Amino acid sequence: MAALVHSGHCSTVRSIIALDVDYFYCQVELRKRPNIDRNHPVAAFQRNLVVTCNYPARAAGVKKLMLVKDARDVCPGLILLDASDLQDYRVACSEIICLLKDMLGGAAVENLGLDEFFIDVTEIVCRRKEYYSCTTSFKGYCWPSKDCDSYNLLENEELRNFVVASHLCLEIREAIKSKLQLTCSGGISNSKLLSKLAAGLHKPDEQTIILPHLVESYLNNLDLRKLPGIGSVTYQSLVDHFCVSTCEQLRFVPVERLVEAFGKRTGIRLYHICRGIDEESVRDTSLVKSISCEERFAKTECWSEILRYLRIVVERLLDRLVEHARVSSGRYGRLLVVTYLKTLSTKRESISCNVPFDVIRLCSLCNSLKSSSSECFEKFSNLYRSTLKQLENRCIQLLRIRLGSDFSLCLVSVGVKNFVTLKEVDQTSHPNSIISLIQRSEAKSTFSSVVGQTSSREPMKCCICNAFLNMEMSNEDINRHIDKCLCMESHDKSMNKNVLDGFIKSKKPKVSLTSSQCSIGT
Ligand code: TTP
Ligand code: MG
Repeated sequence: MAALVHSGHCSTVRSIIALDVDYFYCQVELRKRPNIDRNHPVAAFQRNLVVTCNYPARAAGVKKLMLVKDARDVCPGLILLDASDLQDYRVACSEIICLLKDMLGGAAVENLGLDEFFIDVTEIVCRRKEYYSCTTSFKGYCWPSKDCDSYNLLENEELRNFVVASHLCLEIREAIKSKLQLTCSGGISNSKLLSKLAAGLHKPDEQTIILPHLVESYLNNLDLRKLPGIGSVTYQSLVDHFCVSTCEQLRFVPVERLVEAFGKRTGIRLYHICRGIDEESVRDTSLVKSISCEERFAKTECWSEILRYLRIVVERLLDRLVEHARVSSGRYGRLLVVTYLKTLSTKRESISCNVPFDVIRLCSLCNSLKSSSSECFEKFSNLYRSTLKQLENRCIQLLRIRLGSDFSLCLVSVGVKNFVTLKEVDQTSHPNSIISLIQRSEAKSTFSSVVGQTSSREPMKCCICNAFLNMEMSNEDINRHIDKCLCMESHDKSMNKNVLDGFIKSKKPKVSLTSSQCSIGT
């Protein structure tokens, strides 16, 4: 059942740690307010809903998604903290990713939502095992009890992997607690599915292992609703069609019948997860393929209003790009995509071109930052401000090119794609490519130490008009040249169509609760 991993001399089952930050938004708010006693009931709210609360509040009867009014009724002394600005939660999330990457080197770290993390520690466990005595015992809970002394660790190699993983998990949780003032719960097992379930077994600030030979008995009486990936519709169908509501009961349903009822993908997944089989690997989410932010609004023909929304989106996007660069050793995207929606009943349309140089430059610099994104703004405030302006201008120009004077919009989205690392660029760039152009212009700039000097003396080429550029041009001149090309493009759409690749892409409109959102594509 357990997936086998072969890594050098170390052949073993996978060791996967899941971390779930406790009462996340609430803890981040409390971190900003050290004077509030953490043992006092505290809740975080958005609009009129409690989105989360600390454990003393839960003990008093406050629940997630309760009306604020009802929460006050059940817990009169409840302290309520506004959680409508998501920026601090994103920062906390990337702080955790950075810390994990620092601690664990090349281990894959997958971030789910803002407060859940999976880490594949198989290789680290293999390397560390020799430093542990054969009698060292587990840390934390070991399902079904806290007492794990009954295991004969001397004879069982596989169990010893989990001993090491449990020590590692504790170290990680302690580091997050001491360095970031956030507690989280941990789960350890041989799959993402079981580790996630294990993390929820003892909350807050505890950790639990589910050992491979106990997976089936752990799952036996588990309500199917508790399994990640089984939503209320699937659950109701399972109850209605097959009269099953636990994992043990579901194991009696033949896979063919599940596939018939739910389709191949879901049917097979259901068949597997009730047996504790989950071979999905931990995807390194620091290797995202795209980052985008969007804003929905009531349909408008007012250009200044659209610009206002565009500015909000661009600012949010730049923050995300900077954060991403910081946690991923300076990765940056090369293609800027502006998407818009004319009416709710039409399809999304997009136009794209290269990102401005300064975005790349800023992302490259963020590579060296260790702490939160505010450090970036403090250190590089001039560059940050000019980059924001450039990004904004380029988006405006792209929209102008596409929309002309006849338009009405109800959504703008700005995203960045085609991510690369500085290392990849070094290895693959063609002397006349836009990246090479950036590199050479960067090499001349004060940031040469970050991006790297190049000895190539090939002529530079503009990515829009293909004209050769003077090697002595400053970054500002190059930017001005590209912006001028884009402006000309807006007057003469027929020019260089293939360079300004202006593809039109259709997507289903996304449904969101809020009018704005950011997304990361992996
Ligand atoms: P959860 O992981 O569900 O909960 P939590 O971290 O607050 O609490 P715990 O893990 O200790 O049970 O959600 C993570 C954050 O997501 C939460 O702090 C607030 C936010 N959130 C919403 O914005 N909307 C929602 O409907 C829910 C449930 C959570
Ligand atoms: Mg949580």
